[in-house]
Parts: sequence; structure tokens; C-alpha cells
Amino acid sequence: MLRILAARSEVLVERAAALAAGPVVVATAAVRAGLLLIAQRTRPPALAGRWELPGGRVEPGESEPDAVVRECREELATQVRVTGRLGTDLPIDAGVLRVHTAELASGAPEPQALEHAAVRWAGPDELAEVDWVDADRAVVADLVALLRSG
Ligand code: 523
Repeated sequence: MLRILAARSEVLVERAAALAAGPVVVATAAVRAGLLLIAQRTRPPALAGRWELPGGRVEPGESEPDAVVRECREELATQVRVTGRLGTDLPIDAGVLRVHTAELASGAPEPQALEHAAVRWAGPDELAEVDWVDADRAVVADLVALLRSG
């Protein structure tokens, strides 16, 4: 009984911490043949023109992997399969950003820039030179390692 109560209070503490940190935004590190999919933002004006890992806000009741799949469908008209997590929670104005790794599902359409100015596949040697949004720049070393590990 005590163990059940302890486990329940742990869940409550985790939920309280999540609420305090604010909404979760997921970002997708989609890899194909040693290249990373990156996308150029159009908004807000402060971020327009800068590059990011595509993603967006997790909706209430939605899991993070489901949010990754939905955002990639909505923004890129493609289908991804989530394979893991990359790096630690990154603080952003909107709350917290969490990077998930992914690959295109077999037979998935080529990603299109439906909501971005452009999308492209970038190699490990290019990533340091990309004009990243601030939060994403913090995981560049992890992204390079991810591409080189494949
Ligand atoms: N970031 C960010 N990096 C990154 C993403 C996907 C998002 O720094 N890779 C930031 C940018 C915004 C916030 O997270 O401040 C929300 O991302 P956005 O606008 O792409 O997600 P939406 O469209 O789900 O969010 P709202 O339009 O704000 O609801």
C-alpha cells in the first residue's frame, strides 16, 4: 500500500514539474543516409530565416512521439518513425524543447516545405555553419555525433 502511495506521489511530482516547466515542444532529428533534415522558419519575425529541427507544440493528451509524427505530417507532408531521444530538455520561451530522433517510414514521400521557407538534407560537416535558432544550436554536437554514428 505504501509503495502504491509512493509511486502515485512520484507521478504527481512529475506532473507538477511538467506544468511548472510549461508546454513541451518536440523537435524532429530525422536522419536518412547520414544526412539530417533541417527546415527554415518563416515566423515569428525574430526567428524567420533561421533553421530548426521541424516540430511543434505537443497537444493535450498526446504523446511526444505522436506529436512528432503529426507535426511531420502537417508541416512536411511526410511520414516518420520515431527512433529515440537526443540530448536533454532545452529551455525555450514557450516552455521546453525535446528532440526526438526519427527516420522516414518506408515509402514515405519526400519532405516538402508546407509551412517552412525551405527544407533540406544537411551533412555532419555543414551543421556548425547553419544559422540555427538558439535552442537547436545547443544540440549541434549531438546531431553531428548522431550522423557520424550511423
Ligand atoms: N522551437 C524551437 N526549435 C524548434 C521548434 C520546432 C520550435 O526553438 N526546433 C520554438 C519556436 C517557438 C516554439 O518553440 O517559440 C513553438 O514552436 P512552433 O511555433 O514551431 O510550434 P507550433 O506551431 O506548434 O506552436 P504555436 O504556433 O506557438 O502554437
